[in-house]
Amino acid sequence: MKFRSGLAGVLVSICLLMLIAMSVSCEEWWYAELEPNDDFWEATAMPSNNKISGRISENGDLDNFYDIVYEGNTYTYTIQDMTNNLQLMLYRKVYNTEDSSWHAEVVGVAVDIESGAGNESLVYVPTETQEEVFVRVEASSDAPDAISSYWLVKTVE
Ligand SMILES: [Ca+2]
Ligand SMILES: [Ca+2]
Repeated sequence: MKFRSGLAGVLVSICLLMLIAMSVSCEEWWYAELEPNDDFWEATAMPSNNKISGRISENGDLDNFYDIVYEGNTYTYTIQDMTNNLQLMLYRKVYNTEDSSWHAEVVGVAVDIESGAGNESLVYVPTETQEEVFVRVEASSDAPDAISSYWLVKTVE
């Protein structure tokens, strides 16, 4: 009997620890990029909680994200680069009938002209009821071998 109550106590303790761990991890929950995501057909979806973490992990790493946007809203995509200059590009996927393939049509590029970490933003206002847009993060052209973690933040107004 003593063994059983002791075991029950241990089980209750384990359950309590798991609950505490779950509540802590819920508060610190965030989404992360999913590699490979170097082109639009393997882009990571932007999360509904509007924040995702990523890392330009090597020279030539391109991180693509896609988002579904709706007319009547204004979307702002901001990159918060941590240690090095990163570049943010917003584009749409368009079909080219001449070569029967999809291409990226650049809508805007944001580059931090100051060296070092900082924030860059791009704003998009959809003109169609529903559109698919893409955001690409890469090292800035003035420091192509830069490595940096970043946050990509979306705001909707
Ligand atoms: Ca990456
Ligand atoms: Ca990548």
